[in-house]
Amino acid sequence: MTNDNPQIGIIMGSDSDLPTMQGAIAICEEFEVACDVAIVSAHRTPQRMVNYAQTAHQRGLKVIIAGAGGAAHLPGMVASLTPLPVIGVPVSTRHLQGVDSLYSIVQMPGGIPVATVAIGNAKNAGLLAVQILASQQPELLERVQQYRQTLTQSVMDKQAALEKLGYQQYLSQKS
Ligand code: RP5
Repeated sequence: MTNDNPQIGIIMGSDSDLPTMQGAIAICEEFEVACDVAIVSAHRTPQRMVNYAQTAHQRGLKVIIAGAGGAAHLPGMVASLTPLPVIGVPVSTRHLQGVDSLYSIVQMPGGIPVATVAIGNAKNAGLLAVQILASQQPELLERVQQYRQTLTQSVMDKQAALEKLGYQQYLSQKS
C-alpha cells in the first residue's frame, strides 16, 4: 500500500507481523498522514533493507516505524543506516511472547537510538510518528491535541457512568 508522498514508512520483517502493524497504519489513516507499508526483512532480504533505509530520507520519508519479532534486528539495523528517527515495534512471538523482540529492539548501543514501544503496541508507534511530524506541522499538532481531548473525555464519560451505575452494574454492563 502506498499513498502519495508518504511521510511515514511502516516496515515489518514478515507478513505475519501485519496484524500487529495494522495498528500503526490505522493511526496514519485516522490522522490522514500518508504512509507506505512494506515487508523488509533484515535476515531474508538484507540488501533490500539496506536500500530501503539508505534512500528513505531521499524519498521524502520523515519517520520510520519498524516492526519485527524474535531476533528483531530490523529496527536497529535500519536505524544504523538512516538519519531519520526510527520507532521499533516488538512483535509478540509464540515461544517468548515478544520479550525476545523487545530486548532485541530496546538494547541499542550508544549512538544509534531506536524509540521502542510496548510489545504489540503499533498504535503507539503510529501516534509517536504523528507527533514527531506534528512538531513541525501546526495543523497536525492541533489534531494531536484534539485526539488527547477525546482520550480525556472518554475517561470522564466512564467516570460519570461509574458514579451513576455503581461498580457492580458498571462491571456487568462491560462484560
Ligand atoms: C521476523 O521473524 C519477523 O519480523 C517475524 O516477526 C518473525 C517470524 O517471521 P515468519 O516466520 O512468520 O515469516 O523476522
